[in-house]
Amino acid sequence: MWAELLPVGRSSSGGYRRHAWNSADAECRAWFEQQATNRGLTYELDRNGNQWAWLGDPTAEGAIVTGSHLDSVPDGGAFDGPLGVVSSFAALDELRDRGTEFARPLAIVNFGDEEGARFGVACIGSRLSAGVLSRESAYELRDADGVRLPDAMERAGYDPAAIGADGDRLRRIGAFVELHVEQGRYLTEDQPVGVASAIWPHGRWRFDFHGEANHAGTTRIEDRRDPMLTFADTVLSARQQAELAGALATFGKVAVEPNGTNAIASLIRGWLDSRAADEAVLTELVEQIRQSALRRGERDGVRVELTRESYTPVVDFDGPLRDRLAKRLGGVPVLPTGAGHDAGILASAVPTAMLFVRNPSGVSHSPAEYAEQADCLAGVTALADVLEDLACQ
Ligand code: HGY
Ligand code: MN
Ligand code: MN
Repeated sequence: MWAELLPVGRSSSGGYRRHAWNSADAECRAWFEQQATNRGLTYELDRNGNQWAWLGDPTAEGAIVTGSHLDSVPDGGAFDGPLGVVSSFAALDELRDRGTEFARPLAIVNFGDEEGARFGVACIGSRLSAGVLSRESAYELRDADGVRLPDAMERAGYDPAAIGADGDRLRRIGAFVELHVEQGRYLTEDQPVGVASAIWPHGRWRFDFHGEANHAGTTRIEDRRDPMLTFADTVLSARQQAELAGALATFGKVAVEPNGTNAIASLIRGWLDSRAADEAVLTELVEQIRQSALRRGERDGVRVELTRESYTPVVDFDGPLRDRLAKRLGGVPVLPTGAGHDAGILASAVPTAMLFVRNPSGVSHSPAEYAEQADCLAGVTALADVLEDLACQ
């Protein structure tokens, strides 16, 4: 499975560009459907474009569901997402080898557009299903080329009129377990697998810095209204404020208009990703960054606007389920994460847990992301053990 996925959507950087509804995404989806068919599982596409592979009756109550996502950030690594999906199929194969008799239906899911690389909002597939992103809001989302989400979906052959909350489907799920590569360096060499305790609250904010386009060679310094200065100062301030708050603030994406070397920019758009262990700290941090941008904007003659594009409150995973997993796996480490996941969205509607596989370098959202094969195999065994425990009673 790994070898088949490896070339799909790989760019010259060695990283992946599997973005919602693009051709690489379509290849990943075709691969998922093929894996389901190869194993004689019932394949389903839900109203939000999430893919499901069922062992047992998809309409029965109390199903045990596992899975993750196959899309990537721009030039993302091979493991973030696909490790969870591949491990799910591999765990099912292992359980079949063990001769496991299931008392409940088991499903493997591939949630669409987890990374939000194209439309700016993460976990679109699971958010729509859980009803935390409305159809109306989803219809307003556009990519960098101005393509609307429903149009992108339609061009890929899906029905955008169908999207919306999928409460009945979620109510039939007894538990959801997502396996994921760890995205920090918390697990040590003798700890291939861990269990998640919580996800930090996090969000994305768009800063628009409106200045005035002008000639780079003739406009006197004192006559300029250069939004690049306000943006640059805001980036530095975000870093400083985050450090003081013991939190994280990152500007990882920027768009410049008109983007000419010999012109002062008219508009800079900078996207802030910010996360903290505590919601109050996060709110206060973003407010401080906003205030600092406004102050600097006044000095530069630049108007600053702030739009919150997405927000995920703190997620504390289901306590009994978390403890059951940790116990079943012989007391593995239980750790929080600053990374967002579909599991975090589902946790509002379904008992949800996560398994992490050791990441020796801690690098993620990068072509350098890596996990040792032995650890990945330990992850499959751990997932199989957990699914067996949950689905056999
Ligand atoms: O951005 C995130 O936290 C996640 O990896 N989607
Ligand atoms: Mn990710
Ligand atoms: Mn992920």
